[in-house]
Amino acid sequence: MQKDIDTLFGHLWDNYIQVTPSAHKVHQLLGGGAPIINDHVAFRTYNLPKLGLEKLAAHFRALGYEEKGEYVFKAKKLYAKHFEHQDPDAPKVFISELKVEELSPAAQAIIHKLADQVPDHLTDTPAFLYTGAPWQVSWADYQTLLAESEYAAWMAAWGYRANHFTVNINRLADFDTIEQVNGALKAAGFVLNTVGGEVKGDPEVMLEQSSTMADKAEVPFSDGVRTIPSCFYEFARRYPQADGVLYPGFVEASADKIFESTNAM
Ligand code: OOG
Ligand code: NI
Repeated sequence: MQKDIDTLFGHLWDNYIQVTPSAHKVHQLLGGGAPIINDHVAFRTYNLPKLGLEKLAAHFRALGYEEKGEYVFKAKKLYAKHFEHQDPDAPKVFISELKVEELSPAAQAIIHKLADQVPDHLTDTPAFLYTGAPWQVSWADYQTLLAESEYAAWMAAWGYRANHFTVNINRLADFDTIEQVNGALKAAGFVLNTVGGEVKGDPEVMLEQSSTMADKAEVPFSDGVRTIPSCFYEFARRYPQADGVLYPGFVEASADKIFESTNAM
């Protein structure tokens, strides 16, 4: 992997494990000490001019990533794109954004209040991608958002960081199937996301995915510290297309369920 890409994902990983300590255990369990290749890393944002998907994408485009697919999640009011790099070991990048204008006036007002606290040039440097929440949010405003959009609330609390890393099952030495991976995770005490079944997708759509439910970590809300769901780990197995090349995209129906890995249990 190119040095700059490696450096960026190194920073993203260090930031992610601070609030997702179980990720270490995932690597130990599935890699047995050998390095884990990540299929993709996912990011979230609000679609406001200062903070939209393209502000995040710009830093990946600058590293040679290219836009490859787009996705719509109508009920969740989300839009997403995925990006790929020619280096096969560079994780794919999945970026979604919340269509803020589709929320209630009350939720919109809270999100605009957050965005107003963001300095104009915050998004100019790649470090923005692991800056956390560049605003102060109250527990009451978090609860108001949570009642309407779990995504909106997660974003308000956690801000800019990797939402999840994703083990590339195809590249594991000791596991062949996603069922084997899920079995090992459950035997080790992990709680999996069961929305729509433990395994999302199948060989027919050429992508199988599963994920843990997010860890819990402390957030310094403006009026006190609270413990809420943080980030999770995902697992993906890809199948070959007719041309023999592994399917490189994402599957809307499956992704729709993966988003729910940050729900409170
Ligand atoms: C993204 C959920 C979708 C996938 O691999 O389908 C996704 C998120 O939770 O932010 O990562
Ligand atoms: Ni994912």
